[in-house]
Amino acid sequence: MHGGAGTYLTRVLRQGPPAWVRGLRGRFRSRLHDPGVAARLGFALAVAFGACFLTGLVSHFMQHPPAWLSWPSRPVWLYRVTQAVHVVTGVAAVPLLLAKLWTVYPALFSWPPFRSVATLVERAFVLLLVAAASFQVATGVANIAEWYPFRFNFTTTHYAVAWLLVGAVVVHAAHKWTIARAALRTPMRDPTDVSLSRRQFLGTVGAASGLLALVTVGQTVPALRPIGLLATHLDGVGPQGVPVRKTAVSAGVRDLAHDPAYRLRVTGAVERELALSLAELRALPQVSARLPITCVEGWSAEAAWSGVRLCDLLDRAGAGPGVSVRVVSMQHSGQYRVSYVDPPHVRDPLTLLALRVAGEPLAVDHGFPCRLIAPNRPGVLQTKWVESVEVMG
Ligand SMILES: Nc1nc2c(c(=O)[nH]1)N[C@H]1C(S)=C(S)[C@@H](COP(=O)(O)O)O[C@H]1N2
Ligand SMILES: [Mo]
Repeated sequence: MHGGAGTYLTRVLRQGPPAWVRGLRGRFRSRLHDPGVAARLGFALAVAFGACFLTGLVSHFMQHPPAWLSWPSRPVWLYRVTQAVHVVTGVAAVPLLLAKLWTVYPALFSWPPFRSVATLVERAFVLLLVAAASFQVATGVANIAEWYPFRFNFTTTHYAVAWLLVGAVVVHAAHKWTIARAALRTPMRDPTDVSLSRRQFLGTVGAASGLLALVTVGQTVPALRPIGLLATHLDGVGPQGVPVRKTAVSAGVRDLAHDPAYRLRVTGAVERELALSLAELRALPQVSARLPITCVEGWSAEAAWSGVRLCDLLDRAGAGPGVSVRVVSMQHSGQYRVSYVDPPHVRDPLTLLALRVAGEPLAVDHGFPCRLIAPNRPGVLQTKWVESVEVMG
């Protein structure tokens, strides 16, 4: 079999594309498949993915802070804004991505498929780019719809693929830089007799993208609530006017939460351990604060909370000044039954173990008898049904 595969390849390349590829190529005559459209869509996607990536990093590092990083606890609304931007830009990227793929797909049929090792590598990066972008958008949208058809862990995978996507975007942008810059500088003037001009096409895609953003952002901007068609949770809708992500029944704590033997325990690196009944907690100085809950899924809702300051409890137990704490729920299992509170949140006067919301004792779905609520913090860390606060030395 001397040089079998090599000879075959040379022959195929010399013969030119097979008839079916030639036939298909003849059909890509629309001007919408040109570099002007591709470059403009690429630019819009780079902006959307860039904003989505940066805000995604914020969310990742807020949930998994490395030792060298300490997030500020103010402004209280910071995470509310970054996470809304993350979800809205991700959703708005869907029409941009579909349009971009449609615009450039004739390139799949270019002949020969690659001219050199360099173009082969470049095409492999494009493949990675398409796969990673589609994966990020699809898993992100599934997650905000609370639909988990996949077996892998959403957050770790979404985070890892984000880096692959950014790498592929950088390589692709560098490779296309010259062509794209020239294309962006050339105005797009189409003859008037075309059925859809390039400007109309881009306008339609842009409008679809803007509309999706607008009907999603109602889940965090109260003024846009009436048109929040894609909002998964709406401020004002839920027990005590606050949406619920995980109910007491689904967390398996409905009965435990009403146990009269309930005590909030403060343990660990303290001078005196505490075990406070609900009546004792209510007898301590109560502090009120308006703070938002911001779910990683992008919705957020502000409410008037009141309860005991975490720092007051720590002082009462005699904990040291620079400690971190581990807040544990009575929930037996589940990813979010435990959260950590580090400085500066731990000593922030707005970090509460809330007993009330909207002027009433917490509804069981909001974490009765007691929940954590702290400023500028992802919802997944606002632990409900708190049973113990473990002080780490
Ligand atoms: N114990 C416990 N606390 C939890 C959760 C949970 O699953 N278990 N979910 C978190 C999530 S994802 C969010 S967004 C907030 C929502 O609080 P809410 O239901 O009162 O709006 O609670 C957080 N606290
Ligand atoms: Mo959440």
